[in-house]
Amino acid sequence: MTVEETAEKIRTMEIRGAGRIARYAAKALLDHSQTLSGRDMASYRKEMQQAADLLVSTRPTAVSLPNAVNLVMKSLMGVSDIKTAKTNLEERAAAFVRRSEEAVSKIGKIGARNIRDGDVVLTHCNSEAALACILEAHQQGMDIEVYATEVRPRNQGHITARTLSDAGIKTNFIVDSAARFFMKEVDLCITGADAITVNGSVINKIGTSQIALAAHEARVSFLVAAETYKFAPCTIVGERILIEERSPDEILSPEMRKELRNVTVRNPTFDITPADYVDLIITEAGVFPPEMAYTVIREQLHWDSSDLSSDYP
Ligand code: RUB
Repeated sequence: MTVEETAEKIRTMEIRGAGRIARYAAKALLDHSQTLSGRDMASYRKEMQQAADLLVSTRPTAVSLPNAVNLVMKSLMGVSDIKTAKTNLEERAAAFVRRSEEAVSKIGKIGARNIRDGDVVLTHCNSEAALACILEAHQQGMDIEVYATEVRPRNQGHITARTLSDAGIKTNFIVDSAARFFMKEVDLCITGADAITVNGSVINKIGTSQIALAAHEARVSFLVAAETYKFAPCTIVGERILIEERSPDEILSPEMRKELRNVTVRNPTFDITPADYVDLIITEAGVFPPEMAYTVIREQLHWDSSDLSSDYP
């Protein structure tokens, strides 16, 4: 798959979910590097940067995407010989993909320790990391039941329901607006994350913050499963995470919208759950309260205040 094809698939959400987006972007850079002839360092660097920019421009919210791209591109820093540059970049990209896959499985193992036999778990959207915890608990023989939301407008809940059903887990499929109605039957909520800011706020699929609020009200634990590269070093220097707003066509047909002359359809794709409503963040490096986001960014992403650099942006 070319960089352009990967970028298009991310834009149209054929490739979706923050972890997968990051891995596909790193893999696209690796493949692109291999297609370049490798004679002139300046043009190699320029072509790789164009590919990196294209990938990063596809979706604005999942911080895993710029984190992965920047981690790979940083391998070119201070390198002037093209052979070394190509080797470094390709090795780094492959290592990122490998580490990312390992991280999801570690999160599953750590997350399963937060689930008890007999628990009823609610999850929202389709998160590899959140599902890893649930699937691991089930594989360990725990008797668990899941509430999975539909996730309008793109129905990512269908993927989640299928995965859970295929694994043999008793699953209740509910519309997004039924989350509070069923909260009294739920023992804990687990979702993924697209980005985690320095103040511990969690950006995830639209509707996540309503579920966290309902969980808070019902004294139900709200856990977030996320690889450390979902934390956003850019928020330390005051940058905000942009919330993607997608086409209104995802919600109402163009014909219907034409009829509703005075109606504007709004389609934010993600929302922000404040740290106050998050009990724990499960990462591959262990479990952290959201208040420790700064420490995670420093220690896991090697953000350094003295030169404002890190492994990531
Ligand atoms: C996906 C979504 C997921 C996170 C985490 O949104 O919000 O909860 O990306 O997923 P979209 P993962 O479908 O719009 O990409 O744990 O798989 O990285």
